[in-house]
Amino acid sequence: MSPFDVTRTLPADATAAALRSDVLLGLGSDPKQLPPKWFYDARGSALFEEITRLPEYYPTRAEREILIARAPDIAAATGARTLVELGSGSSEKTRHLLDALTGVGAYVPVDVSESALELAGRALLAERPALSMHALVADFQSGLTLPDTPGPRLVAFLGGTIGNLLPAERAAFLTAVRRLLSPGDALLLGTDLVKDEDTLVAAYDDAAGVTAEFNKNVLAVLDRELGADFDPGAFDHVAVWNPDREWIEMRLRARSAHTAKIPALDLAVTFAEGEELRTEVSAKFRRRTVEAELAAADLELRHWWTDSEDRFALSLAFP
Ligand code: AVJ
Repeated sequence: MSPFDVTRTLPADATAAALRSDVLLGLGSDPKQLPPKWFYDARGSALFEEITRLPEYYPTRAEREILIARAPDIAAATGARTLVELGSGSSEKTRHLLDALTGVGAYVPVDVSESALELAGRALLAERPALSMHALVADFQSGLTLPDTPGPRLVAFLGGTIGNLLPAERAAFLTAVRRLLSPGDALLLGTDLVKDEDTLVAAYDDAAGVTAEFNKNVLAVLDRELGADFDPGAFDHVAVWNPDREWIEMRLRARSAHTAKIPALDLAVTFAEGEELRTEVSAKFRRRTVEAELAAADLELRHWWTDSEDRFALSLAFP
């Protein structure tokens, strides 16, 4: 039986403390905002899985197409023996990579959710009993220490999740990833690409209303975790394209003037009618912006692969 260990680098109460400080800071700002990581409780994660199957939400399918087509190229270019996956979630995409990366004997999934790591890890181990797995419960935005597994290492950050970070956070993240890499290691990065506004907005405002439910779920998280009394029905889901920043913003717009109480923070939050709370940015990229951001972190873009409709890109970069 190969090893499956779970290492917790986050103190058990770090998540609760981070939520409190993010809510205190974000709802005290003008305009109000919350970081998107708080969407992903069990219901939020299930809603996101549902989003990935919506006809309007193309990124997951586009990225899967590239992964399947290019996995052999990725294997040849990296010769990876360890696969590290940041924000691994359900590890669904990992299977395509592991199929092609025949030299990989160690898999290091990194996620903030211990339950997701346990579930995905057990399932993967059942399919691939020879793989040694070292799961890390960690926030990829904080410092990471990787287990001592054979190199070269391939660090994968897929799904376009880097787009949920603000530019300064992206720079800090890429610099932190660079520090994890030794010569010969590589970063595989998934980025959604700039395209026409209608396609982008539809992907974040689907006809079935699943993304609206996902967006409002952050209020349910605050209600449960902080004893707040937000009424998800008091807000409308809004998705807008910001052409200057080249990102989609998801917002929650108050349908009428009202106040929500957050007892755990001893806070009352007042909304004017029509006031918007920003819950997510999802940046869209161009080849030159990805290349420049990688270069700023001392990473060299060596391969750029897109799907057949040029909607999404996988980049392979080296220190
Ligand atoms: C796949 C996590 C990057 O920004 O597209 C989906 C999450 N938000 N619909 C994205 C999301 C709204 C998402 N990530």
